[in-house]
Amino acid sequence: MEVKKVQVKSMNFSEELNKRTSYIEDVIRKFLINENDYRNDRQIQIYEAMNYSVLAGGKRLRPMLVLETSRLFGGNDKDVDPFMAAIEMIHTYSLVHDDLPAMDNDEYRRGRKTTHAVYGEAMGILTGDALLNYSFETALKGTLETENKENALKALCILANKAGVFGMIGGQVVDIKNNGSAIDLDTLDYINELKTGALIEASMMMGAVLAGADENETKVIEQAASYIGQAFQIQDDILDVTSTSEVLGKPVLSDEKNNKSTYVSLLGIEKASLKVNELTNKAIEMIKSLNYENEFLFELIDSLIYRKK
Ligand code: GRG
Repeated sequence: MEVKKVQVKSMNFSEELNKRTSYIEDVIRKFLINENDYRNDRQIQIYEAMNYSVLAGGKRLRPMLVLETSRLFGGNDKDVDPFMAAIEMIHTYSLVHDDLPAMDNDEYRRGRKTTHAVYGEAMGILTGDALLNYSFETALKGTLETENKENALKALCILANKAGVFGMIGGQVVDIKNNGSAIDLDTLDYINELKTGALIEASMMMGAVLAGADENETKVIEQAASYIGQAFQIQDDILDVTSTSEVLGKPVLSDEKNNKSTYVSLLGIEKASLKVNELTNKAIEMIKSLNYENEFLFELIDSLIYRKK
């Protein structure tokens, strides 16, 4: 098969990963509100809480998927910058809200106290709201500034759809509605596809459309990303029972604490691991079938199978 675009093959995956992570940190910081510029604002605390939660680290997987999927289709890095920041803001808002007393009621996240534990519950709620809003403000400003307005508008639509009731929030609703009761694999897949899969889909689809991928290519990316999202969630469930809170930076055994059915509780660790492998390989094959090349992206997806945090 003819390969349409060739990228320089990654020499050393972890070195390349570090390079991209630090690039993404810079991009995210650039789009956040610099609290020092607004010291006299009466609402200064909300800027501090937003920065506290977003700048706590994290793997930055979603922005990395935006960037690398755009590169897969030969996109321009500058066009994706605001969308990388926007998806990380939405992801962080979901974590801040997920940790609230009304949800999982967790005290630690990304190796530090959760936002509500530091700033109080009301501020925790507002921080999530603020990040969600600021995410769209960031993506909209990026859209006004880019020459590729139509592609940016398509990306915005994807972001709104996948973060909302047809995506992440929808998944969280089904999860909450089933809280404490035993669920079957079908319901679990439904929750995982929306709750975790939707933002991974948004990340990769935005990268694709911003780089000018056509409708069919974007559909293939959506399906592959859905597999990656499901695999990512199952691996998250495996780590919840096999890792430590020091490594993960958040509590372990939280699914048991919250009475949640997972692939691990329903099928056991071995079958759950096989499922992660199977879904990941399917995703890589699908993306490769498009005939574009981005060795780093393939290695990144593959690395998620073996991730330790
Ligand atoms: C309350 C209106 C309202 C909305 C909340 C809470 C929520 C919507 C959605 C939950 C989304 C959620 C927490 C999904 C779990 C996905 C998951 C495995 C998150 C962890 O992602 P990582 O490992 O985290 O990429 P880091 O910290 O590395 O970024």
